[in-house]
Amino acid sequence: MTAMNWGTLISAVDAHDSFLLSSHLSLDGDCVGSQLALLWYLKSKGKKAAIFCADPIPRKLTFLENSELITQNEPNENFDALVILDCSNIKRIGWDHGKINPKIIINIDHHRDNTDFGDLNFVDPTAAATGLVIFSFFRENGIDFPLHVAESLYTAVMTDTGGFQFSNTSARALGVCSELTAMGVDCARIYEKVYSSHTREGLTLLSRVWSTLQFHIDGKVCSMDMPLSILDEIGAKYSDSEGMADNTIIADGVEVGIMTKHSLEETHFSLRSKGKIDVGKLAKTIFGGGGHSCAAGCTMPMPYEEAMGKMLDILEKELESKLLLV
Ligand SMILES: [Mn+2]
Repeated sequence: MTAMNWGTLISAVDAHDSFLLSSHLSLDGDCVGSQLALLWYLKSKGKKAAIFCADPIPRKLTFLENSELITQNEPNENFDALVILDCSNIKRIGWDHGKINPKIIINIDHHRDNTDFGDLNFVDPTAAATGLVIFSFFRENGIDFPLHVAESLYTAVMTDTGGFQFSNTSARALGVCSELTAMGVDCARIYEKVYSSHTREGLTLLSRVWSTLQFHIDGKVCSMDMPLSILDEIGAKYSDSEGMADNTIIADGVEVGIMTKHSLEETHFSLRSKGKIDVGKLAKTIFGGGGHSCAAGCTMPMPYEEAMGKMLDILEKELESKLLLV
């Protein structure tokens, strides 16, 4: 656990009046939960605080209290402070922060490839989720928070550990979730909201994606593909496919999973690893991708077939170098 100088954050909050919170494109449970928790804190301090994200909140996260405050309406006024959560670099917010003219940028995150882009940086790469960093801030500063904030933080940790299944599911992550549960968080309800509340269109989309399942390189690599064109055809949303990448490493013998989403010109990869291959490092070498060692992403500016061929070449070399091919 990385020690933080929380005094500088508290001073920055005291010294400013208005705060805009934002996070990465393609919102997930951690970025939504962390933003809602910090929004509550800033409002409890009597501050003007708002959330703006370039992408919409996934429907399955709209059960969280105050989630309707996460807007996609571009801010048309200045804010004293911009707080970016769960985002390894400022480009990933997907909008031009210059338009709000912030006096200070505060960066709160857990990605190990975070570029420390803030004036103040609170980056703990040992934390399984940004929600854990916010929890530490609250706990280490004696800040008591209400049940709906506990639910946001629990959702952040649950989703970034893939429902407590990834290798980042640490004693710290479980310990925090245990404390949040003791505060009254209903684990079964949150699990159901996040993982078991699909729309018909969303589930139809998943069935189409499942049907693309393929194995490569001696069964060490598994892939699934989603052409973006099928969204309109089915009437499903992009966010309905969130989490599907995690299914690419559930087969025996698979070391690396690949979930692709492609248009005619561009192919996006979500990479997953069971632990022997560092997909974060690998993604970083490809067109500015990045992420964690077990979950990462990158984009190739080329059609699916070509991009997939390249990716499989890279993975074959990587598997050979790690002596995972016999
Ligand atoms: Mn995260």
